[in-house]
Parts: sequence; structure tokens; C-alpha cells
Amino acid sequence: MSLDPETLEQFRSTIARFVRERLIPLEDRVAEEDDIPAEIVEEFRQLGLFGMSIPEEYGGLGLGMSDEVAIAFELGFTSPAFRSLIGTNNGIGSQGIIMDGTPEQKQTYLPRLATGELISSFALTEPEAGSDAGSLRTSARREGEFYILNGTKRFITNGPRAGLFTVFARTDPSTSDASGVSAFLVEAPSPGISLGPKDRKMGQAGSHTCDVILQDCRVPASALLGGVENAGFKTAMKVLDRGRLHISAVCVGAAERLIRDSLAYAMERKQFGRPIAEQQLVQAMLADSRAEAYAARCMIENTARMKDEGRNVSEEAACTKMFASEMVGRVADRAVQIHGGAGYMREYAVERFYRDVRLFRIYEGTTQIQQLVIARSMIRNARR
Ligand code: COS
Repeated sequence: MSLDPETLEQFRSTIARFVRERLIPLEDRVAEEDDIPAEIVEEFRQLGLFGMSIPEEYGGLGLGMSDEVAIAFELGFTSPAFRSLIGTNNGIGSQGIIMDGTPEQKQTYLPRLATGELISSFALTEPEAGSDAGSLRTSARREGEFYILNGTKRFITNGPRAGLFTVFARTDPSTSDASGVSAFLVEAPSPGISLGPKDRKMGQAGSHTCDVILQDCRVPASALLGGVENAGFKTAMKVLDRGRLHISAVCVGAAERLIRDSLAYAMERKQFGRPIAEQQLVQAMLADSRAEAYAARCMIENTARMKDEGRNVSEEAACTKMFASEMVGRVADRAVQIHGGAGYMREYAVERFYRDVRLFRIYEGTTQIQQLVIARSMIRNARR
């Protein structure tokens, strides 16, 4: 499902204005307080942002992938912490339920995720299972009408706020790979779940991650996603295909913000008797950033269109995530360089963005994992 072009354009311009008028002025406060003001959370709710990608029948806006990336480009223009708050409900926290949940699971959770009444988190990563997600050790043992979960999940985005975790756990103890993994919808707080302290991160202040510890956590058998054992890893991979495209769009938004700030600074700042924007070496940096951000935008729009057509875009989503996240790293580096000494100072947003965007090359699959996904797909296709 997608919005008609006029409605999408109205929504996009509303979000663009909201970002510029409400969110950008609050960036320093969010970074300082490491939190998002309650009134902003409420405004997100009213704008429908928690349920952008949740189908309309469950109270969401029902955006298709092309629509969603159009909005993510706009949200990327400000601190990633704002987007992170609504990111899990629209992406990795809800898409597993949308794709593979039972009708009851959809009915129970999606309406509350769409309004933001419930915040969801995706609990895949563990202390010993990061890129090799299929090797996870958290266990789920069936006991009558319950499963008993034990293990530790690490770096869980929105963990401290979450009322619902999609927990990936091993239901087949005879396996040590992806084949024995299932997904569970685990409500919080509940006995057997405890949270570690908030992680102290390099950037993205205002977005919270923590360990989620499961100790004999007892969930009803109905918490098994889709009611099917050992299908969880494929759910995780499908959810990540989509998430990688969304994150790519956020990278482009951030790059466009960095370019805007760099251009404004370069046109203002004078050295050698004229604005540095007139120096060819500075122009080269601006032009490289512009061309690369444009290339990433085109890749994302094309891949999103393919996904809306129902095509498998695992390879393209990985290409896009790899290119866009690496691109924004280069753009941020040039932005600091263009700002010179000022770019190393906290008064300028580029210093904060430089730290914030570093995460994009790591989460939802590192660049090296994207390379692996792309190359494996190339080889598979060549063998056909
Ligand atoms: N969509 C649907 N199914 C998929 C899939 C996808 N995108 N990718 C893999 N699968 C399926 C495979 O087809 C395979 O199924 P069969 O056994 O029936 O053939 C199964 O899942 C296992 O796949 P594979 O053998 O490729 O698994 P690996 O253990 O080799 O892992 C990688 C694959 C490395 C790509 C995966 O572990 C990964 O993406 N790691 C990064 C994790 C990540 O992004 N973490 C971020 C934290 S969440 S913010």
C-alpha cells in the first residue's frame, strides 16, 4: 500500500517543516540532557510517526517503502536520536509481526505500536553473537504451555523504553546455527526480564540502548512469533532487509544536512580575502559530497520502488546500506574539514553529526556484512 502522490507530498512537507522548526532547535538540548522532551514524543504521536509503516487496518499510516524512505530522508536531516525513538516501532520492532505474526499477534500489538503507546525493540545481538547472528545462545525451552527464556541481549535500541521485545532465541538445542532460532514477543516489564544500565555511547545522545537480561523468563506459548518454531532467523533477515533501506535514507538525510551546514559555513567564512567556498579545494569537497549523497538517494529510491513491486531486494538493500552509510561517513569527515578548527568544536552541529553517523556503518549489519550479503548473492545468481 502506498499513499497517493498528493497526500504523500503534504505529509512529507509537514515533516520537513516539523524537523526544521521544532526538532533542529532542540538538538543541543537533546544532546545535553540525553533525552527527548516529552512534548516532542507527544507531537510524534499526533503526527502518526510511530505507525508510519504499520498497515492502516491496525491504526498506522500504511506507508509503502517508497513513501517511508521519502519521510526518512526528512527525519535524517536532524539528530538521529529523534528518528531512533520511532525507528523501532516502524522497523525492526514491528515488521516481524507484520510479516510473520499470527492474526492474534497483529491485533494484540500493532494498534498500540502504531500510536506509540507501546515501544518495541528488536533483541537479536548478544555479547558473543553480533555479525554472526545465527550463532546466538539465548535459549527458549518449552515447558507445557510456556517457554522459558534464558540469555543476554546486547546494545538493544530503545531497550530502556520498550514494552515489547522481539527476542530471538534458540529453540533447537541440537543446532548452533541459524536453523534452530525462533522469535518471541516478550512483554516488559515482566518477571525474568531485567535491563542493564544505559550504554554510554560515542554519539546519538538521546537514543538509548542497554543489555536485556532474560533469567528464567516465562512466556506463554502464544508468544512464539507466527506460532512456528525455528523460523525466527529468516524473519530477522527479512526485517533487516527493510531496515537497511530505511537506515540508508536516514544516512542521506544526515548527509544533506551536513552539506547544507558546510555550504553555509563556506560561503560565510573568509580566508585569503574571500569566502572559502570560492577556493577550489573547498569546492571539490562540497561537490564530492553532493554527488555522493545524490547517488545514494537514487539507489534508495530505486530499491524502494523494487521492494514496493514485491521483488526480493536483499542484494540491493545491502548495496544501498553499504554505500549510504560509508558515504555519510565521508561527507561528515569533509564537513568537519570544511569547518576547520570550528568543526572540532561543540558549538557546531557537524561535530555532533560526525560522531552520530559513525554508528550507521555498524548497526543493522556492518559494512563487511553487507559486502558478504552482496557477494554471496552474486555468486548464487551466477550459479543459476
Ligand atoms: N531473507 C530471507 N531469508 C534469508 C535472508 C533474507 N534476507 N537471508 C538469509 N536468509 C535465509 C537463508 O536462505 C537461509 O535459509 P535456508 O537455510 O533455508 O537456506 C537462512 O536464512 C540462513 O541464512 P545464511 O546461511 O545466509 O546465514 P548465516 O548464518 O550465514 O548469516 C548473515 C548470514 C551473516 C548475512 C547474517 O547473520 C547477518 O545479516 N548478520 C548481521 C546481523 C545484523 O545485521 N545485526 C545487526 C543487529 S540488529 S540492529
